[in-house]
Amino acid sequence: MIRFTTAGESHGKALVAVLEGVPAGLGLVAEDVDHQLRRRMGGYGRGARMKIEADTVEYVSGVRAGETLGSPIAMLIPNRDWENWADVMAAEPDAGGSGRRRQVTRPRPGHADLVGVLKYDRTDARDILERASARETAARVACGAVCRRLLAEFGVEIGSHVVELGPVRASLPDPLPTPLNDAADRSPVRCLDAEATEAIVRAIDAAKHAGDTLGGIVEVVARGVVLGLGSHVSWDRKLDGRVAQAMMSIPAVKGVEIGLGFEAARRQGSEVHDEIIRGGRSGTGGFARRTNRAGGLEGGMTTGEPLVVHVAMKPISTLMQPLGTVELRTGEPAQAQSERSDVSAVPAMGVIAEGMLAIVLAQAMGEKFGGDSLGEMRASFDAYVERMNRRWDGLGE
Ligand code: EPS
Repeated sequence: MIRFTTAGESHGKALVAVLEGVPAGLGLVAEDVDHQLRRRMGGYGRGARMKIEADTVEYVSGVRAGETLGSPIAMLIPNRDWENWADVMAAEPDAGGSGRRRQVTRPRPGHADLVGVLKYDRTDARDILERASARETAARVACGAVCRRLLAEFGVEIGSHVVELGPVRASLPDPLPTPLNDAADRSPVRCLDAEATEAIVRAIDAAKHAGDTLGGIVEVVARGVVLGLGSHVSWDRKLDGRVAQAMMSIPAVKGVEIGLGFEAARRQGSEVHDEIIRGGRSGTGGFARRTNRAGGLEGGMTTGEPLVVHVAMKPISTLMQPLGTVELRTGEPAQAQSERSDVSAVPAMGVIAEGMLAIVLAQAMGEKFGGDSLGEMRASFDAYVERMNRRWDGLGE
């Protein structure tokens, strides 16, 4: 079973990820992960922190001579900013002799600060925000990058692009370019519409000037996914539910749609469901769809059509023009803490969402095709695809 966990505070020594269940014999080098880490750090609208960091992975275990061993893959991503925070974040009691520095006692509306200090019985919201920070997503992207390598062995390509940011709505090319990320990554805001890209950059500049932040929506697409991942038989095996949970767990994400999503609720059935035709690529049993409004999932199972997910992110909650709050020490009204922050991290969120989708799909591949080694997984996969391709044999076709 593929599973992962992460550890690490935003200004701590490092982020740590442990990814388990990846079969042995998968070719894996640091650049596979580093490439995705660099993509996550980009995007117009990021703050000063991304100029300090240059995220790279160190494999601590699970990889030898450029191949996975089938053992847990432990990955370390050091925080360069740590040296500026070593005393503040030290594990030892009062390392600097100056007590707790850089305390946060004016909780930011929208952040985990207030509920966290109350729930965990803390007086300094730094004890909460250090872990609630989206910095943690670098570790997820690392796990996602390994899963993406596994999926690539089976012909899956995952990409994303920004479809809305702040007040700007991009127009979508049809069909989407292949590979999607080669085109999306050329835009400073990972948007396929050149005019919208310019408008988004202007909107980010205006928000920055106003001390405000912007949210947005990305479309994540996985192409080449085999038919039949997930299952209709039990609630927790439905892949649409698992995709939604993975996306909603990304910091600041407030909504997820698959295929038409909410729009499906506004249309008649005849304008929602995808008619079935003969055809399709290898492994789809000789069937295809005229349209893909379902976004590649029916009955909690992949249909073989592209998986299409929309993910909505709220604006970041650290505002340079802060909102009203209450000072934790005195109970007096105050302005929320404003430290350096990003104006928008929507382009980066797309990269994180790709990683989360890769993890969910790799998990589902592992469940369906299993195997301790890549060869074993491939044999099972090939047998399944072959059975699909023989579906019409003997029926006069
Ligand atoms: C974040 C605040 C900022 C962001 C950070 C998320 O960090 P800092 O307080 O160090 O300036 O840059 O994002 C990252 C560090 C990252 O790697 O994405 C927050 O409070 O959530």
